Amino acid sequence: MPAESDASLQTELEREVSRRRTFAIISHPDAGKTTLTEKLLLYAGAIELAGAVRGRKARRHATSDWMALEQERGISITAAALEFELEGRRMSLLDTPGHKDFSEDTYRALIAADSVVMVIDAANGVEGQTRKLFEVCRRHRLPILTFVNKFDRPARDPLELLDDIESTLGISAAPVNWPIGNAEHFRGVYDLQRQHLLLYEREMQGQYRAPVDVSDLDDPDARALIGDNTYAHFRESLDVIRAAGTAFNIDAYLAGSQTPVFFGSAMTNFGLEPFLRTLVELAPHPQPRLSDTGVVSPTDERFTGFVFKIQANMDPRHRDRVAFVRVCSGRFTKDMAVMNSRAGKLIRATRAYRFFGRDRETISEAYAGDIIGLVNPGQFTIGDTVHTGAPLKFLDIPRFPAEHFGRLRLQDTRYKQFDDGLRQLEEEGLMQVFYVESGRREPIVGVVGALQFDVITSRLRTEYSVEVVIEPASYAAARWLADPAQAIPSLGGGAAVAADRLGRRLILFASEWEVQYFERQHPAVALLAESPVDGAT
Ligand SMILES: Nc1nc2c(ncn2[C@@H]2O[C@H](COP(=O)(O)OP(=O)(O)OP(=O)(O)O)[C@@H](O)[C@H]2O)c(=O)[nH]1
Ligand SMILES: [Mg+2]
Repeated sequence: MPAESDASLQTELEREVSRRRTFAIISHPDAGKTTLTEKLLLYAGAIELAGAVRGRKARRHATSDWMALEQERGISITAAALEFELEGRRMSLLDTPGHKDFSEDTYRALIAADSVVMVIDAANGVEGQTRKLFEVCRRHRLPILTFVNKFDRPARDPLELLDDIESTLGISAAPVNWPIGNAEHFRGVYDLQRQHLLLYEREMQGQYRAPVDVSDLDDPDARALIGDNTYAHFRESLDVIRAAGTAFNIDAYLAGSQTPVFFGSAMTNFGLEPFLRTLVELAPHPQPRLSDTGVVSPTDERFTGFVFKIQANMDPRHRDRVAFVRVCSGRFTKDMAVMNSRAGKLIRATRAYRFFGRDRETISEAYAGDIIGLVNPGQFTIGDTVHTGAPLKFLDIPRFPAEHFGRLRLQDTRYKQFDDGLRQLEEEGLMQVFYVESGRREPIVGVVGALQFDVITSRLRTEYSVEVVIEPASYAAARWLADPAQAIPSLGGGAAVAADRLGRRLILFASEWEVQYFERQHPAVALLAESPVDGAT
């Protein structure tokens, strides 16, 4: 009997894992990740009407930019998870923020993904932040599909764009389709494999799916529609790419040494169908993950996963804190008792959800590749491993050191809400909170990027009804004492002794130079750039 049920569980795991695709969308700010996300949802039938990033008041906003400040500013601030079904596949998409000040959040989303969609602005080519994120993908050997966006606007020559991808990123680029004109002369794309033209028609606002007309390359009507000049130029570059272009190779894609390249326009819904089809067909299913006890296969029967993100107050009606868990193996079932390996505590997962931007749905089970939200206030920290069966721990998620520091000034007397807000936003990894030992008692917050100060002020106001002002504090680095009991020598310059929320002692330094000077002067005092790993709390 048990052997039989084991076999059926194994079959179920294999079936569920093979139909899952978990991917993150990355790029430099403004290349169109959120717009592409929204349009992929539209084409997948997961939404009926697409919202816009910069919607006017009455218009819909994009599903993945659900936070008030995101909608106000028209930029993504926090990674959003969206799950949907498509052609029998379960897709888990992570739309990430491009701005470098939020890159720690993007980095965590990359750790949760099995592959990546890289968006490139056709007018700008490969930009700085894309390059940095690409390096992270390369380290994690993530397969990458590229979408060159905004062909409805003036664009660089496609041959030049391919060359830019290859030379700037050092990855070979295999075009899957080839654009015909750009801006007002944009007429569509030619599918290199299927050998047909997809003709573009401008569609009002891009809220609905764009109609697509399929023709032959030599169809005189299509040629007339394209216009002689644009057609001639297109044929010329098509000849070049057919003769000398890199051919698509699935193994090279899966190994991360080649990226298939698509051209299109997310805003006007063009080129999305072939892109989505390829994503569904080619993107890898959940991959094995490395843990301290060896490699964990996604079809391993015990449930394992790790917390890669925490977000409070996503839904104003619930006002709870969600720990986002990337499932790595086994079958998760609702009410399951899971072990949190850091805390050494069993936790009953009574409330488990899957997410669609801000919206959530209760789930009863989940498999490797799924991103599930567990609501267990205060029980989780980013990086926690959760599992059943024998103990294990997935690799740590490194923290980015804070580089900007500010003093938080409460403008009213809502101390309790203020304290809750600080604790919860810190738990999300948005900031680190420090209390200087002598002098003023106002908390000091440390963040990776200065824009996060705006996020803190805005979220404390909208989610906790607390008004704060953040004044610049003249620190530039925080260093924890490796030995908390060690006496701290007297500090010169602008440095100060402080403690974090858990009472661990640290030094706030006014500059990197000051850190190095201290280390030279006091070689016996070992400093850590990251807080020592939390024990059971
Ligand atoms: N013309 C044109 N504009 C586009 C296209 N795709 C996106 N945009 C616009 O480009 C701007 C940025 O788009 P987003 O989708 O927010 O870009 P993003 O990459 O998500 O930006 P961040 O999340 O802030 O990094 C918005 O104003 C979009 O409307 C496109 O295909 N054509
Ligand atoms: Mg965005």
